[in-house]
Amino acid sequence: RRYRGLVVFFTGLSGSGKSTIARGLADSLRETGERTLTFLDGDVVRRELSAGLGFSKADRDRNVRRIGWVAAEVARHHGMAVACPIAPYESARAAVRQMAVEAGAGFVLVHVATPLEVCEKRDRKGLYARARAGQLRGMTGVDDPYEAPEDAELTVDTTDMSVADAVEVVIAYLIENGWV
Ligand code: GGZ
Repeated sequence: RRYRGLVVFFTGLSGSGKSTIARGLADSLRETGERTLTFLDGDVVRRELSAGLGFSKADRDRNVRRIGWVAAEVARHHGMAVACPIAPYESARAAVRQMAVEAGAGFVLVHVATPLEVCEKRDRKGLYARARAGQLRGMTGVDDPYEAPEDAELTVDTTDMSVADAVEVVIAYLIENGWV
């Protein structure tokens, strides 16, 4: 069977758990491994593909569109791409969805909707504390916007859900919809 290409695109706040879920999904799909799978790791993207970009709206939009473009190219060739930027702006997410569709691929938007309070309590990198202290400007959710999607195919919240369970929710959706 020749699968259609697919982009699985996670969006959510810093600390929401999206990267961990996305990585878990990619690892799990690789095990069953019938097709090309590209995981666009956020840190690697920022270092390689988007080196020099910051966190202004223009730079975030550039970053998200670059990720979307690469993901759509992978999907054009019947692969699967998994990406997990914050992607705070609706318009940039819509542009990515369109790129996937124009590549003849499917697009699954997963909103990792863990609330800010929970993300902030975790604060693994100390960024929220720095933002609250006024040492970091433009932190998403603190003094920079996050436009919650209204068109997500899936919404998960890691407040009371393990990463493994969240990965299972996504995989169940992909199976139900014939993607894997
Ligand atoms: C949000 C920031 C910021 C600001 C640095 N706002 O939890 P992290 O650390 O590892 O993931 C966050 C990452 C966000 O980069 P993205 O490429 O996903 O963002 S976007 O989609 O908006 O382009 C966070 C860190 O970078 N970080 N400064 N001001 N997150």
